[in-house]
Amino acid sequence: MTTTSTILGACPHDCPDTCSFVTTVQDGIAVKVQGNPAHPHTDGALCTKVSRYTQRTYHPERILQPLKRTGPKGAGQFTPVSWESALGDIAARLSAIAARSPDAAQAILPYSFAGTMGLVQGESIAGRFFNKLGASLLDRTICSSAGAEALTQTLGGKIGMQVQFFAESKLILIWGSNSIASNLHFWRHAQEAKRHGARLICIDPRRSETADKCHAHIALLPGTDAALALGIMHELVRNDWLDHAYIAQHTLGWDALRARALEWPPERVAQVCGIAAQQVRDLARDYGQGALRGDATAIRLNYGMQRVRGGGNAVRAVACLPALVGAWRQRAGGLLLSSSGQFPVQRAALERPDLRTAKAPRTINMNTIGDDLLRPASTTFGPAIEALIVYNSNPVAVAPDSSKVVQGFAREDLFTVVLEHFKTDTADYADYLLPATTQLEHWDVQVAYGHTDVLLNRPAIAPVGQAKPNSQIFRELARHMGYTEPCFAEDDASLCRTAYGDAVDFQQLLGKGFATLNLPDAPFAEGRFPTPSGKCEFFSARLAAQGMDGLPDHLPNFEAPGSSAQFPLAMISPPARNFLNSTFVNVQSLRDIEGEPLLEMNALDADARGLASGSVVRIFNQRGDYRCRMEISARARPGVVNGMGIWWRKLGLDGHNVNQLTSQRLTDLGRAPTFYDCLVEVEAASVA
Ligand SMILES: Nc1nc2c(c(=O)[nH]1)N[C@H]1C(S)=C(S)[C@@H](COP(=O)(O)OP(=O)(O)OC[C@H]3O[C@@H](n4cnc5c(=O)[nH]c(N)nc54)[C@H](O)[C@@H]3O)O[C@H]1N2
Ligand SMILES: Nc1nc2c(c(=O)[nH]1)N[C@H]1C(S)=C(S)[C@@H](COP(=O)(O)OP(=O)(O)OC[C@H]3O[C@@H](n4cnc5c(=O)[nH]c(N)nc54)[C@H](O)[C@@H]3O)O[C@H]1N2
Ligand SMILES: [Mo]
Repeated sequence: MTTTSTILGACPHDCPDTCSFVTTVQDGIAVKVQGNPAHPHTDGALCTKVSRYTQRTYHPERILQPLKRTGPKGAGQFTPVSWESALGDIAARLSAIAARSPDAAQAILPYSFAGTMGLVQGESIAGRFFNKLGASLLDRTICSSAGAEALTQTLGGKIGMQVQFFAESKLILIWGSNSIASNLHFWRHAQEAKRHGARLICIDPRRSETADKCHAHIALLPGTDAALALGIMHELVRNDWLDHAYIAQHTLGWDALRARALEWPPERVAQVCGIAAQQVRDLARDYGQGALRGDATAIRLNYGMQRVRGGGNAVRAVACLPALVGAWRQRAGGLLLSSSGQFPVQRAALERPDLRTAKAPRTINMNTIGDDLLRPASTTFGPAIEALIVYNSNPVAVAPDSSKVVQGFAREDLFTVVLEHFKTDTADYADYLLPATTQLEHWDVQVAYGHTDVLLNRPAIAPVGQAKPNSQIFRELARHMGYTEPCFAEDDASLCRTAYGDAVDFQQLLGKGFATLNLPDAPFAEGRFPTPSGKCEFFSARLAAQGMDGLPDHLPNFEAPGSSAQFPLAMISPPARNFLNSTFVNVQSLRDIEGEPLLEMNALDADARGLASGSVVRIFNQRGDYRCRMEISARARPGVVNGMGIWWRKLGLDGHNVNQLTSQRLTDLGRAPTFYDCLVEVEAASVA
């Protein structure tokens, strides 16, 4: 007789939507993963990727036992070993490094990101382990930290509108976000607003799937968003489309910002942004006049716009707009970039920084892993990196300037451990490759950044093969290291409670699978911004004290479009709809939808180079080159090419991906990467 059950879980992936899902299990096998109809944000629907989650979990290429390297670095040749022998050897290697001196363990570096956004399989026992060890700290800045810092300096934190209220908005600016691809459950609300007569405007260099469905599309050049925001402000001032009462009561630095905005007439903006001056005027009119009429005007920002040199300033400039027109007065007005600052995560209880014995270790920025792996010991840098433990991330594919990253991972004297589901580009370089469980096989509790519900994930099935949860791997590694603190014995179900302490009703989480944070509908209707001044800080004294401009400004890209005769095209590399960063690239049914690595190019640029649509091209700059298929597409504006991400290198034509071209330079705020600040040239290539 078949036994069937359903288990409540949560999507672990790095996506604003953080869906609640229900897994159907028959005789111990997960047969189906579906959106939870009882969870309002999920509304019973999952994206194509995650509705195929069982294909990923039972993928024939899942790593099912610990593996030890047998071939040269990067060749991906391994032999199976027992857990005891793998963990014993890893502990011995790490102990030998740590034993050399009180702070020698800094030669060991954890490298992790949001392969799972679960707090338990993220930095819980792993955090405790590396703190006890005294390993280098990792600055986890590869995604959102420029925007996060900008929001913090302007609004006081990663706080904004509640996503469901976009359904009531009358004007929505979708700014640097391909919502249909990367924030599907927000798009539902935008469509509802549209049905009720709302106007939707997309601001994006690429004519994205989302831009197709908006009333207007402003295809500005990458990295020029601050100029556009200042141009809107210019028009708001000139036409007096301002909420003077809100500005007077709830903002700081208006006189200075006003003067700055007046330096940005539409003609100047048009030139910088590569658009028409009339587009700036129309946009400002839609925004300012609507708000003054009392229409709820909302901005959905995503992280696409902050991956350039001035990304932090750009987010700061945009984040000033709602206060100028008093949009925050209504719950359907204001702005949302990230809601994650509202989650009361008990990080210290999870990660236990108090376990560190020596002085605070150095911090390595994950975006410069290419250079840092190649750096010798020095008084400024400290010891060379000798051991790397990678989990929840695929740096060889996703980190910028791949040729450096690959050179670093290929170092014969680097000891690398990778915890993974699959033999990714990074896993190929492992000395030990350890099989980790997927979300269907372990406990976890989630945060979200596109809504404000906490979600619980229960294991639906037993671990596949010999896979273990990350938490368990670090627990056992701690035992092999001889760590005896009781916190290393805390189990995953208990860690789920520790993650939020008393701040979230755990009984409700256990019962329903989600718990909604208790938050006001309109967070800044009465001001009360969580900044030092309690106001929306147009001028940031904190930034000025650090020697920076206290006001937002337009900072041209490091590699500004038009600034190089040798590399005349700007390349952006936004996410592909059916992948999640580099996750799912190896799921055949999803890869079939995406086809192959692709460069979108405008007909004008292709014609100027004599390139035919569908041909193989070589994209190159001073950092490297990459070959893929080119398609002439109206999705690309003149002067900008779109290299859709993030393919596994080994699935590309010559074993490279777009990050072969991107640079390791960091943003103005938040020490973030500049993936979309990248000049290239494109020429015809042959298929090898
Ligand atoms: N399907 C899918 N969903 C995802 C992801 C994925 O890989 N696939 N990734 C997830 C992750 S890690 C994140 S961080 C989030 C958010 O990830 P984001 O990187 O914000 O992704 P998008 O929503 O695609 O928004 C990027 C959009 O910004 C545009 N853009 C590029 N440069 C500029 C610019 O200078 N100015 C402006 N205005 N726009 C620009 C791009 O063309 C693209 O359409 O999405 C998550 N969701
Ligand atoms: N060119 C370019 N590069 C980019 C971007 C871009 O837009 N353009 N986007 C950037 C952004 S926004 C981000 S967030 C980063 C994302 O970079 P990463 O955080 O590295 O994300 P993924 O590529 O999805 O890789 C996550 C890996 O974690 C593994 N994983 C998932 N769950 C678990 C688990 O429970 N245990 C273990 N051990 N492993 C697990 C998955 O199998 C997967 O291989 O990439 C960045 N890189
Ligand atoms: Mo991200």
